[in-house]
Amino acid sequence: ESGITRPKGYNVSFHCNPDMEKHHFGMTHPMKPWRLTLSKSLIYSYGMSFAMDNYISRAATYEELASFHSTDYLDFLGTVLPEPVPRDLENQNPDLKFNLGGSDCPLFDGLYDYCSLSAGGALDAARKITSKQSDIAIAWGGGLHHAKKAEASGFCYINDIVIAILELLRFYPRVLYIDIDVHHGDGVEEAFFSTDRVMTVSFHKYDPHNFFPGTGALDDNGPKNEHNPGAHHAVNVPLNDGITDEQYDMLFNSIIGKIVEKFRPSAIALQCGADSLAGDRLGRFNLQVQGHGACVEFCKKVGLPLILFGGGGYTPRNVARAWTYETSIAVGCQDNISPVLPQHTPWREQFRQDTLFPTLEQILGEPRQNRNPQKRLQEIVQHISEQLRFVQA
Ligand code: TV7
Ligand code: CA
Ligand code: ZN
Repeated sequence: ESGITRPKGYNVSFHCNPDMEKHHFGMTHPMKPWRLTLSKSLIYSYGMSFAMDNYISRAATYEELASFHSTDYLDFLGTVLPEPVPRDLENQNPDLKFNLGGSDCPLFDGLYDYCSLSAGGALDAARKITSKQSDIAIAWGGGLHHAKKAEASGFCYINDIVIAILELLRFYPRVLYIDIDVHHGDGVEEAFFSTDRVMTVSFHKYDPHNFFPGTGALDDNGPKNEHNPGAHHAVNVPLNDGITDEQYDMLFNSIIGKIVEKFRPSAIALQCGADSLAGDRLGRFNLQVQGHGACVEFCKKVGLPLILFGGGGYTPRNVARAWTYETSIAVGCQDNISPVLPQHTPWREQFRQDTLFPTLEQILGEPRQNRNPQKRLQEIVQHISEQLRFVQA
């Protein structure tokens, strides 16, 4: 008896496809699609499937992918093979076509299926929202925020978020995009650079020369030249190593609170990249499952239609913890679930500790030094408050 019940008049839908999870980027590549299987198994072990509408998502069609991506790029993506390409003259050119086939964005078996399944889940989630069948729709297989119109980037080939937001824009005047992945949400920002109907906000580690992708400075707020309606509609929160739950919560609440008030979105799309957690293989922050989840809780409390996307996350046991806790927040059972992992959780040994909320000491041994002075965080909030004077709903 899990004690998880379905709240009346409040719907959460969960979109996934096991076929997506079986793909491999390569042995040493940090992106592990099986982290989705691990997450789902923990979510189901807690009995949360009984509190949601569960859907096996379909693959997005070529036309759906082409709502954002160029057909040149899609055609190439649909035909490239993982096999070693013939070493003809063209292939000796170190410039990769559409940035495909390098170590970050390798060509692997079933790549096109993987991409279209990720986008299919995100689109299904968006359609459950626009048809008002769901209040919150979850697509942990999406959130691939770096992909560009005609270019793969940073483990991302198809920008499922942009495709889903374009669908929301058919029904809603304004969409707020929030990105708590440790990396800058550059692909989504760029896609909506010239519209005032989408405001993008990314919190990320910023170090232009040493951390990918190097963009997302505080004063990168959309092209200010011309008469660009999208000017001021990109918000960037550049952070340093070691930020804590308490600091992140303060920033998130004050920044998102002000933006909701000023921009008055009709829906929220939240990318929940779990590489901002402490102990992530690529991340640099000290966030715990509780602090990461607090962002989801804040967005839910705004009371607007909400899509939750996945994203980064390179220590699978912690990804599974965060997305399980965030699923519980979505369905509203976070105060009723046990902090001790269910006895019958598959792959229980993957988790090392049998708690949903490991302490920083359990995760790291010793926490990473916090390089975010309070004064700098205040300056960031101040800059964004000033930026928002130019934003009118
Ligand atoms: C959304 N960091 C994606 C984040 C994308 C980050 C990068 C790696 C990496 C790739 C590997 C690998 C790695 C240990 C880490 C400038 C480079 C440096 C490749 C070795 N190990 C998201 C992308 C980022 C691939 N890329 O936001 C195969 O780290 O920094 C870079 C670029 C050139 C390429 N090299 C890294 O979370 C989903 N890549 C091991 C094997
Ligand atoms: Ca981010
Ligand atoms: Zn990331």
